[in-house]
Amino acid sequence: MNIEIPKDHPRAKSLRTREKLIQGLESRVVAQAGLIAHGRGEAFDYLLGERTVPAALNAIKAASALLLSAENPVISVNGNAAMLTPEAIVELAETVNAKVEVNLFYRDTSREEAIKNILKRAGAKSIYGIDSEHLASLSELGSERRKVDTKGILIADVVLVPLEDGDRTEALVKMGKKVIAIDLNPLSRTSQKASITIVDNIERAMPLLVKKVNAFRSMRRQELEEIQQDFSNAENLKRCLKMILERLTKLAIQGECLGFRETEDNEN
Ligand code: PTJ
Repeated sequence: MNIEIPKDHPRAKSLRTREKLIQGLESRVVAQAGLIAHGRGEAFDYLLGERTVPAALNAIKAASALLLSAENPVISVNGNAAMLTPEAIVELAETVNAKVEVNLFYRDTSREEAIKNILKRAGAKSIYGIDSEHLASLSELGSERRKVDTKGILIADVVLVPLEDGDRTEALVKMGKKVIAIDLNPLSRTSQKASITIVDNIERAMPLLVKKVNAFRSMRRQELEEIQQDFSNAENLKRCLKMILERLTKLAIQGECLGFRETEDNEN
């Protein structure tokens, strides 16, 4: 059942996102587990204060430099990512000359088709990862995520993986690829194993990534490399955790609720 979200509802934006994902479930774009994954993401977003924290901006800067330096970048798309940010995925791909590859944990042909259609409607010209003639299998993985395009992820040097489950990130890094993750959970295996983790909501992070890549477009290669060298994923994740810790400590000591506007607290 789809509902109309009242514009003045204090959590209207969050409810609209949920509705979008429910619609995605009905149209086969989103997997059932995608709704559960989103709930986990929402919980971490609360801890971050539902905003892009400085450590995320730092990771976005490093990710932009890496994408612009890449020879064969690929944006890996799953159901949630396709439903939440199709336009930004296509825009980012065009800006950094990346391939867009569908890679699903819960893979079936009807979902592949639905995701292909949503990306096409957003302007994608070529979509990789769904033509069975061009699929290879990564021996390190047992899940459906092992199926990768021989012209896409298999030969990529940099792979952007929004909302990932960790084992593939680990396998891609072992293969010598650089992995950029977007994951609200700084403790997830994906976050820990990726080369650069953007701990932020995909709906906020993708437009910021597009903006930063456009700002860095004319930068010299050496400058792009220096930005990457200055970045440490382990240190950046520590910054995220420290920020959450400090925020919660402050709120607990001040005796306030979790820092949202009162109406928002009442709703939940
Ligand atoms: O479409 P498929 O078949 O490939 O399946 C996709 C899901 C998401 C179901 C699959 O990849 C999965 O099960 O993922 P996990 O292991 O639940 O991991 C998802 C991660 O994304 C979790 O760490 C969440 O905190 C995080 N997450 C959820 N929503 C968002 C998010 N991160 C950023 N932005 C979000 N909106």
